[in-house]
Amino acid sequence: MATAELAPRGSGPAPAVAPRALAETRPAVAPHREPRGLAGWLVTVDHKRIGILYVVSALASFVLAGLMALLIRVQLAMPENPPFSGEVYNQLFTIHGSMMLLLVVIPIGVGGFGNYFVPLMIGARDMAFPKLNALSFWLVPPAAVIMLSGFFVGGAAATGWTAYPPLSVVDPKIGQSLWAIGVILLGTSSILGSINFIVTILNMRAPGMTLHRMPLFVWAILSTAVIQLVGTPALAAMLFLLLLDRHFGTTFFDGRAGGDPVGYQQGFWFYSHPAVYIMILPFFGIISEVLPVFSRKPIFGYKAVAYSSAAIALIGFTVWAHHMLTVGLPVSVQSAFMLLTMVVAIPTGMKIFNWAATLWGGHLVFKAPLLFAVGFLTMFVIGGISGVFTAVAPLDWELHDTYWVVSHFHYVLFGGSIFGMFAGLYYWLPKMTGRLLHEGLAKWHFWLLLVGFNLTFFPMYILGVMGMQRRIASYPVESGFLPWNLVETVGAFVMAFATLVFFVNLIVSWRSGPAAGNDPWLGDTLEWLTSSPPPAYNFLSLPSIRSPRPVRDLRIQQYGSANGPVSGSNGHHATAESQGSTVGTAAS
Ligand code: HEM
Ligand SMILES: [Cu+2]
Repeated sequence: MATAELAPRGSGPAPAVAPRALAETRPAVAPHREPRGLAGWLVTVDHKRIGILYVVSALASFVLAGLMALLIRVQLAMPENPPFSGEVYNQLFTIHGSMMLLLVVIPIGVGGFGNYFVPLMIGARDMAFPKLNALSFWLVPPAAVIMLSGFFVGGAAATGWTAYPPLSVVDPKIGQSLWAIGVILLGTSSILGSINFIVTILNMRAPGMTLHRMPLFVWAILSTAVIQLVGTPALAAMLFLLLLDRHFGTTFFDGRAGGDPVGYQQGFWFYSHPAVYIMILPFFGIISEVLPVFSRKPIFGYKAVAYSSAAIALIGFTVWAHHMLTVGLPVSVQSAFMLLTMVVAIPTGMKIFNWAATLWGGHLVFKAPLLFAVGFLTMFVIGGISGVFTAVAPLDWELHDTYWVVSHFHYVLFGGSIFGMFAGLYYWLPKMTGRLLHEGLAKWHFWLLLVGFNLTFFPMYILGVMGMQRRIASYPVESGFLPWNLVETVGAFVMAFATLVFFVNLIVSWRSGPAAGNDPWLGDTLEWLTSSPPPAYNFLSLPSIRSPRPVRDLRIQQYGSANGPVSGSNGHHATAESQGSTVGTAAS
């Protein structure tokens, strides 16, 4: 079979091979012509376009939920004269948290990056079920509208993103039911999506791409899809019972009538703790892609990193009650969940040490993807360690529901997932748009965000130990909480400004940034073999896969060097700009 070739310097996409050869190894999928313009986006079944729809809708939700966070910060900086009533404040943090988790982090990691890059990285023409894929996405916008519409019909859900009964049953506002319906729709979208990913990854890999040659991002998405498939039904069940209690007089969670409000927590966290891995594993996968490319070294311990994703998916289902160490569970049960939580820290720790070992001694190229990957690594470790504190039952009896917990989950979800999201955007946007982002603005974004982030969330650990509870709309100034709250609010506005810098960079470079070429970063995986953006059919031909780094193998085969052609007296590799877009010419 004719093999794919890297294009000679400056000549554009790789030369075609006889389509017949390809047809022998891959189900023939006729190129699908989609209508142009808006109509094309509305009816698209192309995984790349669906991926972009997920990214755009998640970024829009990030802005909206971020603005709510600023309002929360303003409220907490003005305890003597709070701008919002307790009721409105409760709605703000409930929807802020729900959106950030369910409309930003989960959709962009799996739906956005997963959809766009998994088929490309395994050498497939599309996802296994393109129409089901489109349906998975089009459940998201209505779910968001339904969840937010509560604000316009008497008040949005206001019982926290956890919606614990009895409050979530007795709260008369229809907004609580709209929230539950919105979350059930999002859960349905996740379940359908996970079926698609599992079938695609297990059945549609390029010839030669065994599981041990699969990119680590694909391992992460496969593990995530399994968690979504197994866990999400538990959440849907709890929310269905909640809606029955709210509207049909059942008493599943009413302790006075034989029901059990704590039972809701068991079902809710049986999903929601594994769900934190749905929120972080895709970004673990991105970091495992970015670090080797920008260290010019293979990942340290490929198999260990791959298996640790699977181990996290498995052990992650055995720790949920560490969120319930103060509800009165027997000490033996608390101890078991405390120990299991320590166990799940092991595969996570393995990733962190393997990432550090990958960086160690590498030829580090400090571009925006690497900066955000290192930001991820350092901030996530702080978040992880503070999580181990709350896993120790006696300590958690003090720290539960304080700002220590609020800081912990922002360090793992903002410091982790959102920094990971930006690493992924700076790494892959050039492939999606065909244009490079402005590196100077990217560095401003990174440093402002890192400083703003730590100003906002680190003092929360101190406030937590001082005893400041979460979910309080105000507090007495005598408590001594005000100074740190002021610092945090300043930090939040620095983060907002940093995010503005990112969006300016995104819009300006999408319109007129320098051409990225096929492979601006000297990447290892198949998405860097095709053009930027890729053609609708993805690949005309594929190389035979002999390792997890097929494009690097191709560079060595073609140019005799992993870093592509050497040109110019100083031995530096030719830049994409000066030589036109071909694989093997890194942007130095
Ligand atoms: C953009 C910067 C952000 C700021 C300034 C911020 C600030 C806050 C604050 C102050 C609270 C506590 C409210 C309270 O308990 O009274 C909160 C709650 C929360 N935040 Fe954020 N946050 C930000 C981003 C994020 C991100 C990126 C995520 C997740 C990916 C997130 C998820 C949550 C969740 C789940 C809650 C709990 C809501 C509840 O109690 O039900 N936040 N946020
Ligand atoms: Cu947990």
